[in-house]
Amino acid sequence: QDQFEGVDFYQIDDLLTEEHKLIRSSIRDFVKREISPYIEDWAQRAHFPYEIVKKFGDVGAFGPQIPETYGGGGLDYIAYGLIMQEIERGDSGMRSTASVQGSLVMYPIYKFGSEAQKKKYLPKLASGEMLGCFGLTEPDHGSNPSGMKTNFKDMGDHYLLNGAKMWISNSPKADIAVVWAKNEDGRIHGLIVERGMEGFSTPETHNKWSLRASATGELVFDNVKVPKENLLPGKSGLGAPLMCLDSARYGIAWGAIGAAMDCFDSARRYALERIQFDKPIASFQLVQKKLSEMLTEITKAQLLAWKLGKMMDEGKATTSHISLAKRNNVAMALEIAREARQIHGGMGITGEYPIMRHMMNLESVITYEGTHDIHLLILGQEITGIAAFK
Ligand code: TGC
Ligand code: FAD
Repeated sequence: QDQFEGVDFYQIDDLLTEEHKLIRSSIRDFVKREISPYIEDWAQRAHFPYEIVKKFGDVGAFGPQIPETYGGGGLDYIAYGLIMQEIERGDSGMRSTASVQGSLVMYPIYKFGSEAQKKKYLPKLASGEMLGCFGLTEPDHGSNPSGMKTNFKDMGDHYLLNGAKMWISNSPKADIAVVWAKNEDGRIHGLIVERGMEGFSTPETHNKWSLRASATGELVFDNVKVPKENLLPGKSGLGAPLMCLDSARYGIAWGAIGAAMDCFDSARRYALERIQFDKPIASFQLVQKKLSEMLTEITKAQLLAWKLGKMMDEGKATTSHISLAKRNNVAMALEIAREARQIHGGMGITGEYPIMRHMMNLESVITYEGTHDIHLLILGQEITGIAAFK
């Protein structure tokens, strides 16, 4: 890890500001110091290092795109992307913690919350004093969240929330959950549910082979009394959670580049050091082909992410633009992880190298925040005007 150098074959650094480069290098140093030396052990033990939450807050990894008034970083989307890239170079599970907090918890509170909600939660979420999670997926409604069953009734002075969410990143340790549920008219709203509310529990999901250093769990609501002031008043309908997903999927498009860079870097160094048939394996054409294709695909993904970031900053990026980048870049990273695994031979399956961990993590990343095929169908709808998923 000490020798890691970012990939910049097409001088994409020229497109970055000095501030972008400073932010990238501070997060790169942070990951090198606080994540890389320990991540293999955490992943092997399926341990979520809770102390990382405060450290992420200190380094500005939570809500970099949220205005400073509410404790966020007040940065642009390129800076946000670079932060996600560097964290995911360390581990996709660590990036999950940061992207859920910033894009799926802070973003909806900032965008749809009351002034009182923003003041109450955002500074603590930004600093890492509080950890949040985002509950959209249910056991029977993953790709099709509009069918959700979780619901709340107006009881006069409070709401009564019932139902269950599944596959929720951060849930076992979260202090609050932004939960999407239907009212009596079947309209989707966001509610802030706090740990400690009677009838609310967060059982952990065990035995994952992927994102092992990230805590995943359920959210169970059994007649939970939610104060009325905890409803997000600014937006209702499925569009509200989908707007949050736009922001998080954008971050993943950058994050996946980090995982791919780490695999490429490890494969290049291993190929130069590993001798077979009296030569470094890097001297064989088939190994060079793998490395050349990795560099090509990383470079294409970087250009895609940078241009998408510009469009995000200019308010021109649509869900389809984001789907294209999330889908392409995650598949690219997974393919590179698989090829890097080959280059490492048997060593590639061990925890001595980061490859297998990235590869297994990316199997979740290609599924969450919209599966590979759902993003394909979002693009298909853009091209044809026909929604094939319905
Ligand atoms: P559809 O009819 O297309 O849209 C419903 C309503 O929403 C509006 N809308 C948007 N509004 C704002 N921003 C957007 N990006 C929007 N996209 C859609 C739309 O106009 C409509 O409004 P209205 O007023 O007409 O009601 O919805 P659909 O039910 O047909 O679904 C479309 C589909 C399949 C693409 C969508 O459901 C989808 O994206 N499914 C995938 C589900 C998903 O991504 N789940 C992710 C869960 S969170 C997660 O995985 C976190 S992992 C994080 C980590 O650990 O890092
Ligand atoms: P399904 O929707 O059942 O899909 C199964 C297969 O069917 C997929 O290949 C899919 O592409 C395909 N399919 C489905 N519909 C169609 C269609 N119309 N046409 C063609 N193919 C289709 N959710 C949250 O709300 N919050 C979180 O924090 C969160 N974190 C997660 C963390 C992890 C580790 C994982 C694995 C998931 C997480 N998720 C979270 C859930 C994630 O978003 C869902 O897993 C994802 O949206 C897919 O839903 P599903 O697993 O129910 O699969």
